[in-house]
Amino acid sequence: MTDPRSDTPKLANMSLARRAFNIRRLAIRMGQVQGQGYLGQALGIADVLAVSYFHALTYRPEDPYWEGRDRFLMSNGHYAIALYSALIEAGVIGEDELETYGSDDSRLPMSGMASYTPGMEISGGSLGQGLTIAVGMALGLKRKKSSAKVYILFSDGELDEGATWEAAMQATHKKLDNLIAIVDVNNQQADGPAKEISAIEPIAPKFEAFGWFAQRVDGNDLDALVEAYDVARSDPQPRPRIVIADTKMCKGVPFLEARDKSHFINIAPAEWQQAIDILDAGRPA
Ligand SMILES: Cc1ncc(C[n+]2csc(CCOP(=O)(O)OP(=O)(O)O)c2C)c(N)n1
Ligand SMILES: [Mg+2]
Repeated sequence: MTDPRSDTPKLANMSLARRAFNIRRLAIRMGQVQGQGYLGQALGIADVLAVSYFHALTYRPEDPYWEGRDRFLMSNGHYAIALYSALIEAGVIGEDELETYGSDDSRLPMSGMASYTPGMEISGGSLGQGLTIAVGMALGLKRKKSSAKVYILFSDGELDEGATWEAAMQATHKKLDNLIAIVDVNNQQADGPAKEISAIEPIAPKFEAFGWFAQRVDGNDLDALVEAYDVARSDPQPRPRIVIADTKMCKGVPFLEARDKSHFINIAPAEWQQAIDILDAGRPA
């Protein structure tokens, strides 16, 4: 199978740092349209998305439902603004469309809807469902003898959900070595710091006990993410893999990073442009 990214000049010759920067910038611009959005999560997960879309995944931007594509599922539908930014950066969605974010009839609603948005594989707003769907997709692809992989992003809050663990057991039982999960550990849930809501830690030993190959990395360190994805993809054992990514909410915009963390961060009208200006000052090559 040829890598479709090799014949897409826009996608070549740009550093992952620049990709992550672009994803953050697009998310801020989109949030600015509505004066709201899950920006803390988007800034935190931008590095994971950059490595996913510009290092790991095989896909065709002009043909988002190409049968041979690797699937990237986002279980935590409220992170939609982050995925839209990655899809715009990847060339699946046009940049001009970000102006429609959250408005009636937009293909970019506030919460991710698979039937609205090209490249959005599942509607993930009801938390805890994503891994179950990913298991079914990975099993289906194996039965079709496809070499495509299923990447599934979910949040630390979703570790509270029983269905996540049922799916984790089934993934091992079915030997789903084409399944790579990424969990965003931002230590935040709607009701407060994740660790204060449920005993989610230690995460890696839990997945290992369930038969997974688990790695834990700094989710805002691009080199560490690249290595973790490469090691996950080359693991020779017939088992599912998980990358546990510790991320910092609002990463890249220090005045927001310093703010008390909350599930939905309030940003004053003037602060959106301020955030863009601060980001631009550190624009990578
Ligand atoms: C099944 C389900 N229960 C509750 C909610 C309400 N809810 C929306 S976001 C959220 C927080 C979940 O934690 P996480 O995704 O880690 O939050 P974040 O890191 O984005 O703050 C909750 C409880 C939901 N969407 N689905
Ligand atoms: Mg969280």
